[in-house]
Amino acid sequence: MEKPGEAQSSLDGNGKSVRIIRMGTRKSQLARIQTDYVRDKLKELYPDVELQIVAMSTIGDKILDTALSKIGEKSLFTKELENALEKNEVDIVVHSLKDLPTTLPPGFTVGAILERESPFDAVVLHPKHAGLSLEVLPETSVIGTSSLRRAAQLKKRFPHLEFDNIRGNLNTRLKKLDEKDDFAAIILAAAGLKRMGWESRISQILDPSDCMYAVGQGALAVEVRAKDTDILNMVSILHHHDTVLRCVAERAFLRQLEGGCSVPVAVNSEVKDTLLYLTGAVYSLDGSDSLKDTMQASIVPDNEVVRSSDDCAHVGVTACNISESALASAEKLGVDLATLLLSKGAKNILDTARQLNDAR
Ligand code: DPM
Repeated sequence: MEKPGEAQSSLDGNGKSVRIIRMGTRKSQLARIQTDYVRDKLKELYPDVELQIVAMSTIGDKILDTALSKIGEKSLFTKELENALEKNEVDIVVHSLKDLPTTLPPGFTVGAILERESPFDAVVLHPKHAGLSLEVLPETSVIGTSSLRRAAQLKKRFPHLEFDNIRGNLNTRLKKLDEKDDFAAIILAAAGLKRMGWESRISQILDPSDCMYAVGQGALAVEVRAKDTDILNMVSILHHHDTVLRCVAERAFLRQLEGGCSVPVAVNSEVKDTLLYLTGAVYSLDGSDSLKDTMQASIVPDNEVVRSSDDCAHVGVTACNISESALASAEKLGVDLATLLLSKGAKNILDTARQLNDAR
């Protein structure tokens, strides 16, 4: 087997050498759609490269009946794919950025973050409630979500509703909603619904004043071997400047809070001209206790020196083609906002939420 970083190639029909790049993906329909999307972009940019797709199922796909927040393993959906990357069986793995831990295992990096889809959450109603909204659903209607973040914010905002776990991939969840009478509505990321072609099922997009989104939500990430300079350079042109800076700030915020996918943490970010704004919040499980603040930072590029991929990673993201001063400023913004919330008691809120969730 060839060594990491060594290009794999074969001969085409005319005896010409063709570079082959293998892309690992989970078997779920959304994962396939996301991987195909990145493949098509790469194909357009590098028409001579042969891109092969290798599908595998992960622990997260197999344990479908346990709430995500209870399984605890942060790298649930990513471990097997990283093993395949490490063993050189694949060269690229496409993920939803929000499923990638803020600290990646050594040897891996995010080599590209693509332009963000809508980062907001969406309400999908049971067909019998067509035309309604969360606000006007009947008293004690049950809303399906296993996101502590969504449940905490929405419980506080819509006290007449009840919340229960729903698991499974998007197809399974929509089926559970439509074919049973357990849920009046479910909450899903608008980005996933759009990518699946189910935009028409969205009856309401949740504004940040109702429900702020998860760190990295709506953005696709391309994970590669950190030492594979060839592939890193190749995928780096997929980086979307503003999305990278927003996501670096969001990930730095989450990392500084020591939060994973199993704590109620939410964000909202925006780039306006040369300023990056980050709002971050932590919640108790029922949303009755919370801390929220907004900070901003300048992302004007400085006089830059050319960097190598060894020294330009920020919260697991390698983006040597984006201004180092802007990246450092985005990362500091996330750290500073988390430090501010921690000084106001965020650790206590999160520790209590974690303990109560573990005890459930
Ligand atoms: C993470 C969470 C969820 C996913 C937790 C959260 C939702 C779990 C649930 C970290 N990953 O958001 O607070 O609702 O039970 C996931 C989805 C997408 C990526 C599906 C979704 C698609 C959107 C995207 C699961 N991961 O959130 O509806 O690319 O951001």
